[in-house]
This record gives sequence, C-alpha cells and structure tokens, in this order.
Amino acid sequence: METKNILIGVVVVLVVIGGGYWLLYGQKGSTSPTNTQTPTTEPNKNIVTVEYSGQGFSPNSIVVKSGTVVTWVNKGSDAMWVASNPHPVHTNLSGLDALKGTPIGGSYSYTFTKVGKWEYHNHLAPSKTGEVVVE
Ligand SMILES: [Cu+2]
Repeated sequence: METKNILIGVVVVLVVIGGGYWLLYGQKGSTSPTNTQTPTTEPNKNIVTVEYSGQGFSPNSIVVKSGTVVTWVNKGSDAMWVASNPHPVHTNLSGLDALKGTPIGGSYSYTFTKVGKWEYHNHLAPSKTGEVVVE
C-alpha cells in the first residue's frame, strides 16, 4: 500500500516537473520570432491575358517582356485557333500555334521568348488578327 502511494507521488512529481519544463521551453519557442526564415521570392512571372470574341482579339496589340506567358481566352461563340502569321503555314513563329481549335470558354497559352513583333490570327477565322511585341 505504502509503496504504491510513493510510486504515485513520484509519478505526480515527475509530471509536474516535466510540465514545467515543457511550459518553459514551449513559451520560449512560441515567443521568439523566427527570423531565420526569409520569405521566398518567386521570380517575376509575367502573365498577360488576351480575350477573343466574335469581334476579334482584345487587346489587339500588346507589348510584353521576353518570358511573358500570353493566355488567349475564348469568349467568343466559335472555336478559336491562335496561330502565328502567315496563314495557313504559321511559320513566322512556328511554336505559336494551338494546333487545334480551342473550345468556347477554353484558353491557349504561349510563352514568348523571342524578341520581335509577332502577328497572329485565328486560324479558323483568319481575318481576326492580333500582334504581340516582345521586348
Ligand atoms: Cu492560320
């Protein structure tokens, strides 16, 4: 009986000491500012959106920095197929070619890395044109 009580007493003392220890260190940990962590700065990723409607591309002409991602969003009532001039071979900037119709509500993105003036059109409605000037 007595040894059991002593054991319980020892356990209680250990728990109290342990709790105090944890409180001290816990508080220290939570109050000290974590200055060692510096915010991660992501490289500037330029994204420009061009909307396509039945009227054409808007804005019709944009000037962007090399590395800019241009996203064309189809807000028209027909499929949109963004492709580099000249129609129908798309050879001025061969990578700029959706290769298929982008459905209504869909989008097509291209990352411009070549400096220059790149004219494009809707391959499915070649009279609808636009241009991207890359600096
Ligand atoms: Cu074309």
